[in-house]
Amino acid sequence: DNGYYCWLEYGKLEDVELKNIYRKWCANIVKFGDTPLIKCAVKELIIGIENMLGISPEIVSIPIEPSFITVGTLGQNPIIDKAVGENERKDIMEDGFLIKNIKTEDKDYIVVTGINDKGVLYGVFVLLRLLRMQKDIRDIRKIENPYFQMRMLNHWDNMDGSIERGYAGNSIFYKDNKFTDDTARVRDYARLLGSIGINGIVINNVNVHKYETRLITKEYLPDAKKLAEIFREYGIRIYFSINFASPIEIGGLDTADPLDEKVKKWWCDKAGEIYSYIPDFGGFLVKADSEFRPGPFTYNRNHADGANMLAAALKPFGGVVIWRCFVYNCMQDWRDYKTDRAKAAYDNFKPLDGMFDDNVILQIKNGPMDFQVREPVSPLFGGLKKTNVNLEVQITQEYTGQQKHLCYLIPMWKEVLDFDTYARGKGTTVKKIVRGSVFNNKYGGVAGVANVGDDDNWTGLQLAQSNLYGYGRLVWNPDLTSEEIAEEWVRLTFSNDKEVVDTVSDMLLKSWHIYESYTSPLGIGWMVNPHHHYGPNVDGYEYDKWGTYHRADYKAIGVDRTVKSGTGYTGQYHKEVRDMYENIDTCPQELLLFFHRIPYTYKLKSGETLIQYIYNTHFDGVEQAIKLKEQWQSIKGKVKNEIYEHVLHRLEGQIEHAKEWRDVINTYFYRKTGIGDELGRKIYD
Ligand code: BDP
Repeated sequence: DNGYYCWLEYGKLEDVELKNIYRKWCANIVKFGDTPLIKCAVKELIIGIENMLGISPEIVSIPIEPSFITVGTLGQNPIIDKAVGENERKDIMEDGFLIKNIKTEDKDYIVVTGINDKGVLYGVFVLLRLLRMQKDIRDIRKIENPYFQMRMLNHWDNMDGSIERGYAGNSIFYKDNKFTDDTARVRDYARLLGSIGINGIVINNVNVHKYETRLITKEYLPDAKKLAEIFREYGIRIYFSINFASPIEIGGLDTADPLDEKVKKWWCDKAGEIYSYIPDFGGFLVKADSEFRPGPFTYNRNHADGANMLAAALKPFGGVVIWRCFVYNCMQDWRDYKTDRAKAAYDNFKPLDGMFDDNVILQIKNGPMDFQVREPVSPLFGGLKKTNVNLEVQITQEYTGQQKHLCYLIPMWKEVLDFDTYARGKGTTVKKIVRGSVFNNKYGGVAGVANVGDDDNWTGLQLAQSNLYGYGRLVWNPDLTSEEIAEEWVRLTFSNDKEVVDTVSDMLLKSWHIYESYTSPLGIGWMVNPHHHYGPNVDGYEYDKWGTYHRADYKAIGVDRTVKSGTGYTGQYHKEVRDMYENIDTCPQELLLFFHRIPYTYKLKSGETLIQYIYNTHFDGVEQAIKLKEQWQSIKGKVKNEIYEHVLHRLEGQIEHAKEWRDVINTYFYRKTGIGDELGRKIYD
């Protein structure tokens, strides 16, 4: 009763009439094919049907009853093949599926099929989802294909069991520098991910330390192989983050120079060894020359030299190198105004566009800084035209309340995916670029930094499960709306009760904005305590080498990033976007302080002065947080008590913490400016 099963809870259906309709089909499953994924699909059907309908389906290999569900890939059995029209067949792509109701004179059945067995598994999960949401599936004819090829999770898990930026307990993979024995939990996790279409998972932190460096040795590969087998059952490949200095640290070489023949050979042999354990191994994720991690710079080589060398080693096996663009100088001088951290990723990688091999993917964080509550989209999207790219977002709520505050992130990611870069004229959105369809890339997709740990409910705050679910749904289909995803999640997790659906959806949909309003204003970011990044500290990163500043003085705040008079960052965008940001009148208000330096008395479009806007949003944010709690209280008795109490407790904590944010921020600006709140509300001085 604590939320362990997440959206696969499969509670008993409420609607008796529908239940009877469903039962007719669900009592018989006709299974074609015997691959592990087909077997898994049938196993999942049984679990779902037993739980939701209270019947145990018969599994057969030829239809006996007039009504049934049949599962199998196309081209294997006439019953399935006949059910699929020629045009339908053309519409089903790799990993996609068709769910179709066929009625003949004497039969009425549901077909779930795809061109590969993974598609069938995805189709089954969708069918179960439809049943749980009590959708009418009579006459259903549904074809879906995944939008992105790579739908990945990045775990920042360390082998000692800790998780970098983890807010839900310890790793579910490792403990005491060993793989855990709790494979049941790993399997349950694989189910959750498979059910939303995730197909790749990096199983260790991008910061690769001593033990994780050894993941690619025979000390750990046998255990990694077992993990890979569990994930494979749900269509998910595993990847490792690797240490660029591995040839030295575990290979006994005296260099890790990517152009050195010994080093190249070492990585080629290493790749061969890994694939001998894990034949479908996905590849390497690499954080190099960033935040003190080793990389090619040591040898006067560039990122392309480093990435291509690894890519050559993986290529014979079909693997890829995912090379991160999170590269900047974390030792910079705050006195130097023009060195702007926001410019770093573009400055580092744009000149290398076209130099990467075709199995290298550059992974770019959504914004130019680092997962702040509000950032513009990284100009590398649309800037790079001859390179495969992945978008990296952070599901784990590092800067967005650490799973103590409610912050539903789907609306944020949608803004990123729908952002128009104008790289090839109007309509060149990030999602199209990342998909690979604008520049014809071989690979591309999205990676989300995972938000799970070994807490009973996986995500710390139970409602934060919606971010994992929503992430999967969005990378499957970025055209789903935030509302649709919220509604699905609530129905699958809690119930179809309208009040519950409306209330919880509303809470989720407002939450990002609420969090934003009581934390750092108008895109400025970073007003957090250094290192752990929780709680307000306005000057925490000011005068600091990490390069994240707000530059507040008694008259103005914000960073002028224009070409005209500032750091020149806006010059990294295509003309239409640059012009929009460059001009204070067309710059979207929520990013005003990111792009411009503005006096506190400046009048915003709403008519409020900047200082008054800061006060208003911070008072209002707390009020809104209080409303979240009241909304939750209004559905008491309609969600399981244990979850109810747990969420209530977190929401209460959120309110207290929102007050702290409000008071620190408001007081800071009151002291800086000496301008009071027009409405005379309490500001500490
Ligand atoms: C930052 C995190 C840090 C990560 C880094 C990264 O604070 O823990 O190592 O990103 O993405 O957001 O490499």
